[in-house]
Amino acid sequence: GPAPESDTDARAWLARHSDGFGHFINGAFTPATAGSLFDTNEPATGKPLARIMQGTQADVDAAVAAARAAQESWFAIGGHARARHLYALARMVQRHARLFAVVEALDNGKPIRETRDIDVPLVARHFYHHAGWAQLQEREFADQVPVGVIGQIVPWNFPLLMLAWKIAPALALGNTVVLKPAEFTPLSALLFAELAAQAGLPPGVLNVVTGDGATGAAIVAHPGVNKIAFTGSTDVGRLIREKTAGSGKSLTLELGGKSPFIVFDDADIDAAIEGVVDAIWFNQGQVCCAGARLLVQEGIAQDFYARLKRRMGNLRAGTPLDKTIDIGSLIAPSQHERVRKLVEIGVKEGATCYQPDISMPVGGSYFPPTLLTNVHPASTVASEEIFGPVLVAMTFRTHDEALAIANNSRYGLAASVWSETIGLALAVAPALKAGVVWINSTNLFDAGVGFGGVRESGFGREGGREGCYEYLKPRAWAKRVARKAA
Ligand code: TXE
Repeated sequence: GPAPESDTDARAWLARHSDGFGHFINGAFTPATAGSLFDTNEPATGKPLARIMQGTQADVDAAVAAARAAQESWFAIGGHARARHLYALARMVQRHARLFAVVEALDNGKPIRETRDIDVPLVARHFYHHAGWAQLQEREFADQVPVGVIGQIVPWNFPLLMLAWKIAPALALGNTVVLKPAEFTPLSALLFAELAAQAGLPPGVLNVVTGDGATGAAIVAHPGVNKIAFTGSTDVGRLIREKTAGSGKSLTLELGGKSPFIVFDDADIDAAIEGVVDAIWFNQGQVCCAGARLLVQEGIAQDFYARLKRRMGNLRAGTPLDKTIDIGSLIAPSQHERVRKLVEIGVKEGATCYQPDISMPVGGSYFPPTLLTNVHPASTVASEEIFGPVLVAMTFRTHDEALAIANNSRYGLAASVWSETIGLALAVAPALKAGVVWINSTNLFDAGVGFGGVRESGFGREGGREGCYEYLKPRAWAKRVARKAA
């Protein structure tokens, strides 16, 4: 096969920061101070990759102060000027696409094919799209003002893409940002900040403070922050909602999911099988909208499972920079353990476990693609988010039953419906409790379409016009008209 992607540039960039990465505050990196540094590991090897600062209250204070000081002038330069900055960021990402793709693959453990062909292009597209909204802001959102300083907390599964989803609309519409990447995956955000400064982004507009949940909590609690935008676990989302209640802060939450993938007996089976592969094995299943519950109509179930198992045997697991692989490493040993335990519970509760006989790399946190059949809809694995490469399969007889099982979830992020009878698909889709419904497809993302959940998957949308409103506040204007003396 082809040679693995070269990591020379990425390693050189890491070597330049071998003393550790400071925070990015007011347009420059703070010094890395020995006492506050922790290691991030390369998931595929378990070896240390970089040294990162644990952000303190003082760091958060400095970042919020910088963002606050920059906000008025960032809004005052106007939408057209902000659009030029966003175009510059989009071009910067494209110019350094390979470096971003490699850094992201090393830091997260996901295949380079995904970071190169999906994450990084979607990031560039997000900035281009929101440059458009910046240009249109004065016309389209004349009765709206920016929210102000935004605290943004992102997870480790799509570090750079979630950064883009968060900062592009915020900056486009005249807000300034304090962003905290996940403690497992801070590198692409730090690289982005470094290159954004080189691309001329004014100081204070984007600040990056690294650290774990305690740093996130300091951002959430900070009185100088006007809004929190969070993507991550449902438990932390709930905590943030409690902490911000009554504070006057706005909030959007993008949380977990257990999305159904429904295959009717008249579906294009070959396409549906490829859909399943994308739905649950993309990014090792560490995807909030992963099609984690396969619902197959009874008459085709045995055939579908047999074909799916054959397809699983063709998946290739390997190291992230191998351009030919489908499956990389999970983020960390702790997630590996969590996934392993949930599979064990599934089997205890009566499920049948299938894992193909494919070679898995040694070391790292690799977990094989897994199919659980004979799963009861009320069992743990049918309801808990596993957040790993584990597909849970159930059967149904009628459309009503499919809907009942699909909607029997505390989550509601995405859903996928497969049928060649378009009338059937269009009848089922609106009845699904989900923020996005894909028909005969899955994992379709577009910067112009709002993404987000219902129920315990959260609220708020990212992308498109609806996503813009999350970073604006309505402003009503009234003027008393003086009566002229007759
Ligand atoms: O998420 P956390 P974790 C789910 C998935 C996964 C589980 C645990 O099921 O197995 O969550 O992952 C920051 N105040 N998802 O523990 O803790 C944290 O530092 C403020 C689904 O990694 O929610 C990180 O930056 N911030 C999900 C971010 O929150 C806090 C993606 C997310 O971490 C905080 C990730 C606090 N008290 C995990 N505590 C999705 N929806 O895509 C932590 N953080």
